[in-house]
Amino acid sequence: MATLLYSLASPYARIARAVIRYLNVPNINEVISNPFENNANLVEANPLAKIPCLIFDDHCALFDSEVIIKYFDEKYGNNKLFGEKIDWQRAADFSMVKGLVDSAVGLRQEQMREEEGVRSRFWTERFEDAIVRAVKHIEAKKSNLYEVSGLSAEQLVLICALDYLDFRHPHLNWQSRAPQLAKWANKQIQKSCFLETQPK
Ligand SMILES: N[C@@H](CCC(=O)N[C@@H](CS)C(=O)NCC(=O)O)C(=O)O
Repeated sequence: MATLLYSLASPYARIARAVIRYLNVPNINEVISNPFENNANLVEANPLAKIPCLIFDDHCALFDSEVIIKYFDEKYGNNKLFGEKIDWQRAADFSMVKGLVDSAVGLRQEQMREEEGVRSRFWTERFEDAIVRAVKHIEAKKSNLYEVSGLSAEQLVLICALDYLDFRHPHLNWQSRAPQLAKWANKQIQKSCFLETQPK
């Protein structure tokens, strides 16, 4: 048995939780932990106090989301998410979609700084521009992210990223900027691994 610390809103934690469902990973106890509360079990396991964090019975821990899902894929998925051999183009696509999540979370953090009166216009615009460029890049098929069948690691992260944009940044209206991508994503999102982990 291992414990996965997560929050309902975190797109990184959702990636791990979607993979648990998609690969039928057994014996995981999912426990809500708000990282900003610095709970002792989280801070002891991950000095960065970030979720998701996977804690084993012997107190060993795995983080971040990429490491956790690579572990699940190797142990329970026969490498069906990442593939047996490194494909560098796919690795770059993975970095782009994970960077899309990073920019969306960075933008959210800027919104939260509003309350402290320290929101940066420079960083807000920079995050928004990166998000819009990445979505348009994918729509223009500069990667083959949404053309292959099945569900790869980069596609799974992309779905979590796009759904997080709908959840936190609807003003960016990504679906109207990338209608073909939206059509594909709206079909994928019906998979139970995504329906059961919708952000709240
Ligand atoms: N690179 C990490 C990022 C994890 C992360 O930043 N999680 C957020 C929640 S969305 C968090 O725990 N934030 C707390 C903090 O930044 O102190 C991953 O992929 O898991």
